[in-house]
Amino acid sequence: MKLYHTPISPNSRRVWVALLEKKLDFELIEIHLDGDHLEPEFVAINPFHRIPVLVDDDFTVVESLAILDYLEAKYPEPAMLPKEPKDLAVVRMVEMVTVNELIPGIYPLSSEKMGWGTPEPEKIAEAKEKVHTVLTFFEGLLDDRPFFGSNDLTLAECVAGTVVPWMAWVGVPLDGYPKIQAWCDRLMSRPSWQETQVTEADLLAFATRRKKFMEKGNR
Ligand SMILES: N[C@@H](CCC(=O)N[C@@H](CS)C(=O)NCC(=O)O)C(=O)O
Repeated sequence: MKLYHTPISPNSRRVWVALLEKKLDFELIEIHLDGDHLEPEFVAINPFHRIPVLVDDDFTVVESLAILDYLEAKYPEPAMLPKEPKDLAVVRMVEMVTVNELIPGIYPLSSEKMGWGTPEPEKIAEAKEKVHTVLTFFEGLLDDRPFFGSNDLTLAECVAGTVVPWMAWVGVPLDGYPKIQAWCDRLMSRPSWQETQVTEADLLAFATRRKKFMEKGNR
């Protein structure tokens, strides 16, 4: 299998972590998002020119959540989706709230950190409020088990666990969310998180490259 990815991207890191957790053989192909994603060779693989993309022999999957489902169905061990209805719902809620609420919600905070703009103070306050709403919701979903809806790691961790630990970096420390903090510490101790972790310097280097690319009128 080949995973087209960008190391600093949470959208692709969630797949990278799942591949490692499932102990699968795969090749990483780095896309820099500095124009290489618009080259005809890559657009032929993903017409939406986004990473991640998984290519498994002659089958191509785009959209990270579809890739995670594909991996789970094709390689069911270790199981990363619970069977019990409420637990499954918790895992799916965490996945979807992360991609639909948290990631778009933090954009003013992350773009400021990346040096891509200076959002209005109201936008910053609004974004922080949004993060607090998500964190409060997640804190309430964690029970006395170590992971969301499960005693074992699930796709909820692959998705939320590659975003939530960055909240302090964007200006929302996890103080006041003891279960989430302990959950993050648990994830950070895993080889799959350590192997895929990027540094702040990596992020800032990417931000500079990407800014130059966007300044040329690209997106
Ligand atoms: N919904 C997609 C989002 C993927 C996405 O937006 N990836 C970004 C990097 S984080 C990208 O490839 N952007 C390049 C572009 O939009 O041209 C997924 O979950 O896979």
